[in-house]
Amino acid sequence: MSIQGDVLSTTIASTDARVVAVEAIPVALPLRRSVGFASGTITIADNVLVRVYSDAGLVGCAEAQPRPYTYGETQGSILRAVRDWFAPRLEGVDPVAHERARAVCAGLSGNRCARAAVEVALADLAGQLVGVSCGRMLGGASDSLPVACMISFGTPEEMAQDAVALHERLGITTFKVKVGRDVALDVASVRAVREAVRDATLYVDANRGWTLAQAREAQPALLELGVQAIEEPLDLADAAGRQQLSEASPIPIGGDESCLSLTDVAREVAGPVSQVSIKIARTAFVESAAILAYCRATATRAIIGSQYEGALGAWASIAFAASDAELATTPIEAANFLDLAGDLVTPPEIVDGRVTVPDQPGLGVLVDPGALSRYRSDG
Ligand code: MUC
Ligand code: MG
Repeated sequence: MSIQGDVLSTTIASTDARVVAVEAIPVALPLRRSVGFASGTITIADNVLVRVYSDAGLVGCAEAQPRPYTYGETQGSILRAVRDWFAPRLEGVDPVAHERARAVCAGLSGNRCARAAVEVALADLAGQLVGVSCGRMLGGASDSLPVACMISFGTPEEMAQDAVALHERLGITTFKVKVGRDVALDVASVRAVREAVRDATLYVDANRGWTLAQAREAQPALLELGVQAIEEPLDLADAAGRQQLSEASPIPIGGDESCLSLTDVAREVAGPVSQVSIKIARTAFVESAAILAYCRATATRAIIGSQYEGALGAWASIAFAASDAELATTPIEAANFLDLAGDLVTPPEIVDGRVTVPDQPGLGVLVDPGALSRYRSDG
């Protein structure tokens, strides 16, 4: 009885913690080589590490990746949003009561990646405080997940080699091939990947790089190559073109840049989109769960997408994908941390094309202080 009493009071003490500080640190993580896609090129991972400190001595961490061409956020704007807006408002907040934390952050619109990193860092902290992994806190449907990897621009031969290496070394069999350049080059790239890994599951992502005519031209060859979805083929401003394409398309159209929020998803699912990319880096856990529920209610396929996260971002995606039994059988884009030559936390290990979901509290990883001092870019 007294033991039980001690355990109970310890638990209450640790879940009664408050946020005492929120920190944003710019980093510059090296890449093995730059990664290109139709809307941009990443030459260095100029991410932001967000840390939320509690009075219990525990610290929650998450990573934001600036993608100015998608969200209008830069590394500088993420730093400013976290330091000037979110940090002062979160002081004194209970990290376990995530809706209260979201409410105090709500007065600043936009700033999706900054906001999502703060929410994930709070969840990491909450998990540590209650001694439960984020994957389990979110639903804990699975302890192992299949992964997919994005194949970035290169020559068709280079792209095929990348897929072969990922297949042979790590057992990955699902690839999102980046297209949205010249149609002939795009089709040649997809064909090269298909011929190199014959039984792979393939989908493509044009990152809004095609015109309607180009997308139509590419479609028959993509269909013949067994491509299962075309993510964001056209400029979002071409609403009529996107609708026309999807109405005549034998291949489902995926929404990514058009699906930044629950509201966006509702609009797009009623329009051209029949597969939704959920990205934890922009909708964190709460809004992602709402998007997933919306997809379920409308029989729309949901996948967990990536924006070339480092390992810390990948762990957050893994936790969310583990929350739901159907998501946990859908290959999750959580392998492109492999593009990095250095990282802040231990990366997921991919074996036979799968990752194990951590059962340690929170996201299950700690920032390596040596790596942080090596890669922080604030001197
Ligand atoms: C993707 O799915 O489009 C590239 C930039 C970004 O924000 O996301 C990626 C991948
Ligand atoms: Mg995409």
